[in-house]
Order: sequence, then structure tokens, then C-alpha cells
Amino acid sequence: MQRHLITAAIPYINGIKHLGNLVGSQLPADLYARYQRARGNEVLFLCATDEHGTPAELAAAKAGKPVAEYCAEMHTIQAEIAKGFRLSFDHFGRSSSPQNHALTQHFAGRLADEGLIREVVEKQVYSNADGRFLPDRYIEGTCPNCGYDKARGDQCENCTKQLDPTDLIEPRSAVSGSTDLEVRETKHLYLRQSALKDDLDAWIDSKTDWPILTTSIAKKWLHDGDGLQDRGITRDLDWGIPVRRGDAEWPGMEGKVFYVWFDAPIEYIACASEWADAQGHTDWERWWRTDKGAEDVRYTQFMGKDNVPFHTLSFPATILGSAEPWKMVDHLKSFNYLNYEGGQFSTSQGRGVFMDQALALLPADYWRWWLLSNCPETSDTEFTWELFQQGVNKDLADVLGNFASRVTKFCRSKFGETVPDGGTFGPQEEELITNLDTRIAKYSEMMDAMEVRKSAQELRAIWVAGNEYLQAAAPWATIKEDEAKAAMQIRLGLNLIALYAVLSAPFIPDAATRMQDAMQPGDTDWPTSARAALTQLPEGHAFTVPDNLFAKVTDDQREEWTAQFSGVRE
Ligand code: B3M
Ligand code: ZN
Repeated sequence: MQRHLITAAIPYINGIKHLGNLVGSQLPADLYARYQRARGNEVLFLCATDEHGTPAELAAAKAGKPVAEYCAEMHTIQAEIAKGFRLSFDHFGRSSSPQNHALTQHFAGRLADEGLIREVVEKQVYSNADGRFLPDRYIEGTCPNCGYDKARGDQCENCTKQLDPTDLIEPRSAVSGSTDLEVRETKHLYLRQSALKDDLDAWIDSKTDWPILTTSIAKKWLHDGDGLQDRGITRDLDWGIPVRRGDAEWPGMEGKVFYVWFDAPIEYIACASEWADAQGHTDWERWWRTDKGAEDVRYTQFMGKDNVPFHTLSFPATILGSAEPWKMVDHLKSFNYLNYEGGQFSTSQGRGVFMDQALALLPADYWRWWLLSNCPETSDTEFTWELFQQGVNKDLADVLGNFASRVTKFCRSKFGETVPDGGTFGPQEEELITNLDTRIAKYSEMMDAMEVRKSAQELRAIWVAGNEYLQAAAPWATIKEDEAKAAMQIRLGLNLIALYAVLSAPFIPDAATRMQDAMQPGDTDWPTSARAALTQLPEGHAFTVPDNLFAKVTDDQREEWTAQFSGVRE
């Protein structure tokens, strides 16, 4: 049995996420977690809300609530929506947890002990109009690297370069738009990433199986220009994890907090501790400490491409720099962007479909299937209502749903609601079995490799193979000549539904449960042989006809939703 630690990038607390966010981390991570569990492996799948930083402060101010209260409420909302999408986190934690406070302060202390922190009196942007220091992402301006005019002070969305606010050309306050900004002196802690450059370089070189998208971004920031820069890890804010050196005060740093991107990845670790607390045990270090049992853990992270620098450089710098035996990521799966109807999904502009809105229209499986089978893996991809309607109607309604419905209804009307006996497999069935053995092996291989779209293609091909078999075997015609043969064909069809339930569950867990409830198979293990799987339900075994698994998206619905989501969300 393998042990898989899986984390999805932790979503910001400042609002409900859109479908582009979902497909760029949490959803494929869930697919992988469900698959690994189905293979009988031990999985710890963690996610959390990312609660610090100015976005949280501003969102709370906008909602007219104290920030702690706002975060607690929004965490509950995001947790509920995650359940709605059937995201099977073992724990959905909070970066504001006491565990993360302690662990973040611990790491800062370790880094200081290792000589990797320097104190810097720096000049920081203060907005007179806003009466506050402006954190990096609340200063906008032109990117010095690519010329994009809406670059943020922490990173340019367009070219992914990590920035400092003072790098920006013609900076302005993103809070008020004011250009009445001045630079004031303030003391901050810097993590000496430059001192860790060679270690990081060697570590990334050891990751020969990483996708090019991931390593190229990391290598770029290691080697381009002046190479890896030291990073400020503290901020002048009220809300966040107070700066301490482990358990001790940090003289001169009173009233300051750690930078959100310093504590957010540490929450991946703290979340395991929260999980253990919630489970009533203390056994979490076996997932995270290589000196305490985690040496055989395989750790996979899922994220959008804009998060890659923080996961390939900043967070590894924290861990390597601590000189403690923490587990480091083995595989990092990153995604491009999903666009919405010819533009970008945007949280700040309210453009696109948000997770709560999606669930109000259709159950999770529709979204899961379309998003995963079209996920932006090797390039950006596009959500349009037309493509969504086509994909869902064809794959889910016409192929899978139709198959389950035809087989069970035909059996009920001709043989009753038990698996009929008689007949033996002939050439058509043997051919199907050979085909399925190949396809199931390929599907499993693609799932192991986290090739999400290719996995969806294989699963679709497995569904199609069943439909084509049914069409060719035509039990409704066979029964007129040879009742035993028709019984055998339909018995195979019923078994195929049970097999589909197992194979489809990582993508469409609710429909899989319904197929399983209808067929009541004794064994739901991942199939190793198509023949064994297709002879699993014994003759006389009772089943029920499931309600239609999937309804089609109608043209009226498509038009209505296109119009409904053409504007922006308030
Ligand atoms: N909250 C950004 C995002 O949701 C950020 C990820 C943190 S991962 C440690 O895309
Ligand atoms: Zn840029």
C-alpha cells in the first residue's frame, strides 16, 4: 500500500471561488485523492482557507464585519460549497488556526537560528489618502518586466514575475486609486533566499519527472536576471500571525505580522495537525516528518500556474532553510487558466460562474465531468455554455446515462429485476473484454500519471465501448430468436453498470453511488480483469432501475444561463 499526501492550493478567504479556481487545483486534486483511495492506498488530502493579508481585511471591511468574524463565516461557507462539489478533503483547515500560528513562528525562529533572516529597514509605500501602509498587492502599476499596466505589487499576473511594489512603474493605490503615495521607513524581516539558491537549484534538478510548465517557471526565477532575490516575510498589518521568533518576542517587530505567502504554505503542514486534533489523535507527523515515518509518503501538490513560484522556490526555501526533516513535495501538478466566454474569469470583476452559482443550476457531477474533461492542462482552455451543453449532453446523458437506463429498463421488462441466467459469452463479448482490459489499464496509467484530460478520454472510451457493444448485440432483437443469448447480453450490460460505477467514481461520485445503489455489487474494488468484473453479479442477483442519471441541458437553459452570466456579479 502506498501513502499519498495530497494538497490543493488553499483558496483565499475573501470570497467564493469561480470555476476557474476550482478546476485549477481543488477539483483535480480531489480526482487524484479519490483515485488513490480507490486503489486501496492510504491518502491524506488536505486543503484550507488562506485567511491572512489585506484581501481578507478589505473584504471584511466591505462586509462591515470584524475580520476574524468575517473569516470564520466565510470559512463555513467555503467548506459547505466544497462539500457540494464533493471535494473529499480529509480536513479543510484554516491558515488562521492556532496550529499555524505556532508552526509559522517556529519556522521563522528556525530560519533565524540558521542565519537565514536579515532585518532590513526598508522604505514602504504609505497611502496618505487611505491612512495606511499599502501591502504589495494593493499597489498597482506597470510591470517593469513586461509592461502590463495592471501588475500588482507582489506579482505580475501577466508574466508571473514576483515583484516588489517599488518595482512598479507609476504606482497607485488599489484601495482608493490614489496616487498620493509616499515612501516611509519601516523594519522588516527578509528570508535570505539567495543563500539557498544552489540548494533549490539542485532540488529542482532532482525532479526529473515534473511537468515542463512547472520546472520552466521555477528555473526562470532562479536564473533570469539577477537570480533569486531575498524576500520580505513580514508586513505592517493588524491581521495575521504576529511576528515571533519561535516562542520568543522578536525585538523591534512588535505589532507586525508575517506575510500571507509566508504562512499560507505552512498551513499545508499545520492542517495535518488540525486534522489530527479533529480526529482526536496526535499522529500527524508520520505524514510530514521524514524522521517520524514520512519517508515513504508521496507528496503531490495541485495549483494554478501563478502559484508555482511560491511552491517551487519560496516554500521549499522555508523548509530547506529550517534544516529540519520536513517532507518536501514529490510531484507538483500545475494548471493553466480556464477562460470564460472569450475573456478571463475574474473574482475582483465578478466575471464568470462562481461555485455557489454553479451548484444552484446543476448537481456537482455535471460540473466535475465537464471541468475535468476540459481542464486547462497543457494550455489555457475556454468555458462556453455551448461547449458545456455539448460535452455534458453527449458524454453523460447520451452515452453513460442512456446505457444504464436502456440496460436496466430492458431487463426489468423482459426478465424482471434480477440478473437473468442463461447463455455464454461469444466473440462479441470476448472482443469487448479484450478492449476493456486494454482501456482500463490505460485509464489507470493516465490516472496514476495525473493526466487529467487523457484519463477523461479513456473513461469516455470505456463508456462508449459499452454503448457500442449494446448497439451491436441488440438484445431487443436477439430475444426474438434466442432468449438465453439475450439474457447473457443483458447480464453483461448489468455487470458493466457496476464496473462503470467503480471506474467513474473519481470523476462523478454521485452518479457512481447511484449506479452502485442500483446494482448492489458485493465487490467495489478497482478492477484488475474485465472478465472478472463482468461476471461479478451472480444470476438471480436483485437490482433496481435507477432514475435517469443525467438530464440533458436544454437549449432554453443554455440561452438563459448565457444571458444570466453575461454580466458581472455584484
Ligand atoms: N491563496 C492563491 C490562490 O488561491 C493562494 C494559494 C495559496 S497556496 C499555499 O490561487
Ligand atoms: Zn509582467
